[in-house]
Amino acid sequence: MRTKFIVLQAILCFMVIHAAMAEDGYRLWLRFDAIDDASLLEDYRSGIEGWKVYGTSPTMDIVRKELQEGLSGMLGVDVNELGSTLSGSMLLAGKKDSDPFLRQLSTQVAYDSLGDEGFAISTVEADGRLINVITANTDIGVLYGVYHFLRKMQMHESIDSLAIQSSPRIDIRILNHWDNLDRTVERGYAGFSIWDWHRLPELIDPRYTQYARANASIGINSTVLTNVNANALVLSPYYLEKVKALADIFRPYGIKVFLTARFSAPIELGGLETADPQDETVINWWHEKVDEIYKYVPDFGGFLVKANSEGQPGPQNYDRSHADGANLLADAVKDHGGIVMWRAFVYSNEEPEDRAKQAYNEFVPLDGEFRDNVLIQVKNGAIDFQPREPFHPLFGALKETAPMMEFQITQEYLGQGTHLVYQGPLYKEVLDADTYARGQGSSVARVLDGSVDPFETTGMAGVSNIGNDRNWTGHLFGQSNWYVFGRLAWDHTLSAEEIAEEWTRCTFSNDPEVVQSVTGIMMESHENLVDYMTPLGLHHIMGPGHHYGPGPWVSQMPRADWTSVYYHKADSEGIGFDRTASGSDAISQYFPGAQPFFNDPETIDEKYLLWFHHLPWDFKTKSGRTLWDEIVFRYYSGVEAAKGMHDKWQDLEGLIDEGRWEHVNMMLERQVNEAILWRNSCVLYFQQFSGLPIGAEYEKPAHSLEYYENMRHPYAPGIRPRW
Ligand code: GCW
Repeated sequence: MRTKFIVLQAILCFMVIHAAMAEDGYRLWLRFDAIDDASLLEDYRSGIEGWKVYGTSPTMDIVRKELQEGLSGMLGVDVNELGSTLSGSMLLAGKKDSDPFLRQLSTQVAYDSLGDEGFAISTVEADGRLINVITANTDIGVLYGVYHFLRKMQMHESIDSLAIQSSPRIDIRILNHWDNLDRTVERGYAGFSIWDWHRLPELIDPRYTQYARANASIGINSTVLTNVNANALVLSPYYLEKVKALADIFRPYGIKVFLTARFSAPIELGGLETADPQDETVINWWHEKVDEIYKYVPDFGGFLVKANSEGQPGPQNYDRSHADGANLLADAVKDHGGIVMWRAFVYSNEEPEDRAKQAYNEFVPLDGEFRDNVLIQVKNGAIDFQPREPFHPLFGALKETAPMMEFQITQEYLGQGTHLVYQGPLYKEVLDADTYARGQGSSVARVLDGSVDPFETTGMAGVSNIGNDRNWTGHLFGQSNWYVFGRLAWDHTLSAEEIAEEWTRCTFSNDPEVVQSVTGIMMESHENLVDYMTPLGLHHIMGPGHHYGPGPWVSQMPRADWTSVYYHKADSEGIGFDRTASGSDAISQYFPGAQPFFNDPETIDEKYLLWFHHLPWDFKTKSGRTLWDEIVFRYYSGVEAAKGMHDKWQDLEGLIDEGRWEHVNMMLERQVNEAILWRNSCVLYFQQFSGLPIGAEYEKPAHSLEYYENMRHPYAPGIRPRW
């Protein structure tokens, strides 16, 4: 009896430990598990017999902790910091000049070119032993270098002859949280906000540290904590205490905190009668408010502002310009070293103009009027984070004011929390696009990093997909989008594929089959989604309000440019938005060098076809199919490809831990169903206009158009709150 009990206890104990260790995605890409390749392990163990970090500071404490845990974890033995006597092969980390020996080993490092955040990693031989040296001008540079080094080991790469120098190409690499103070997240699909505002500042969730750590590991150095649809309350002392608590945790990880500023805060918080940017009392109010914020957070980054857009207050309420509004805040933060990120996502209520043209029309005339600590935050495309958009014509058009990129990591229009879509290819498509601003070679990326026109400060923002779900991002593969955003903000010359591979190796496994298959799925995922949602340049045809699911039939909304029919313009003649000179002429906002790529429907890259052209149903596409047949073909092949992704994932069963494999497997099943829903809804809807058949080779839609039109998803997550 007693033995039985002990056995049972042992089994239970094993189960508990096993459950605790089961993979659930919480550890993100920072899993430093023991290396399972015996000969590599041997190499690593003999290559790093010990390590030493020079210097003390909160950041250097993190450096130590990461090396202790990372190396011990991967090498499967305790690898401790060496004392004053150095021996054997080892890893040394420290800032320039932190130690004479480190200095002697790093004479070849071009410290000047590393800047404030860059790092160098070099393998040197001294006294017949191998020493890896991680060095930088700053503590945070050293930490970035350490994460880079650990990643190399996670990816099973050699550490025998490293000669790396790396520094970020963009200054401000920032997450934008659309998190509300009530903990809901606008367009969030991973639960509630990770900021537990109510219980801050006392309750410090360990996630805050993990969040900072994850960001630092991919080079993200800033965060906006609150929604651009802003609540002035976050600027009140009650909340500033809480903001301070977060900023204190993030600081040693090199992360600066920013807030969204509601333009009417002087009225709502300050009791003033106006928020007019030229009013003395308003100017004083902001200066005092900013001084107060800096008392809580001495390295406060500044403000992100959505003004005069979608109901948000702004300077235009007082007949002032966006520049007047931005400069008001820029002046207030200037002496503290702060910046203002002013969003270009504006489109007017009254304006009958093509929505795609409005931001350009609004901002180009103001170029040069903004203070030099203002950046204009521009979405990647001119409408709104659609599955595919051509690059925003504002890139390159602002010559004297720095534009910064706004990508949307959260998948508002990309299948939300249920679709596996790796956004690396989307980001790269935009970054690599040539604006022709100063002739050929003026890519969006080069505009952003100040190579085309020099800017004081450069930036790239990603709207966060993080929530309080155990796995952070709802869909496990959402993590890859957080990851690729950070990596590209650091270095936009990396390829989407190499980043997908890095992420896969660190997140899942180095098994070649897993690496190849997962990377393959990731690389095709975006194009597949475009095919089953919005092929050939279609856009903005999603369900109203929550933006979940298909809604090409949406025609009744408070504004025409919130409907779908405004964008696809399907009629018995054809389909597509004419943005050529015969239509809205949005093409003219692009530089002359870029225009020919869009102007001619015969030569245009067909991914943008219906974005720029309204074409007859029998227009001949490059495949030889008519436009109608091509649309049908794309919708059906998109679904087939989604099924293919699911099949490929199923082949990985047993090669990926059960918990994560099963999660993704179920999600992919859901994705296939939703892809079918999109396909059936769209082909049936557009067929009403084309009057043409869906080829006999295709499976017939299971239901009538009416059925799809009447589907409701009342509690789809992430819906925009009503104020
Ligand atoms: O895409 C739209 C979203 C809104 C969002 C807005 C914006 C934060 O549907 O939810 O509001 O863009 O970017 O300001």
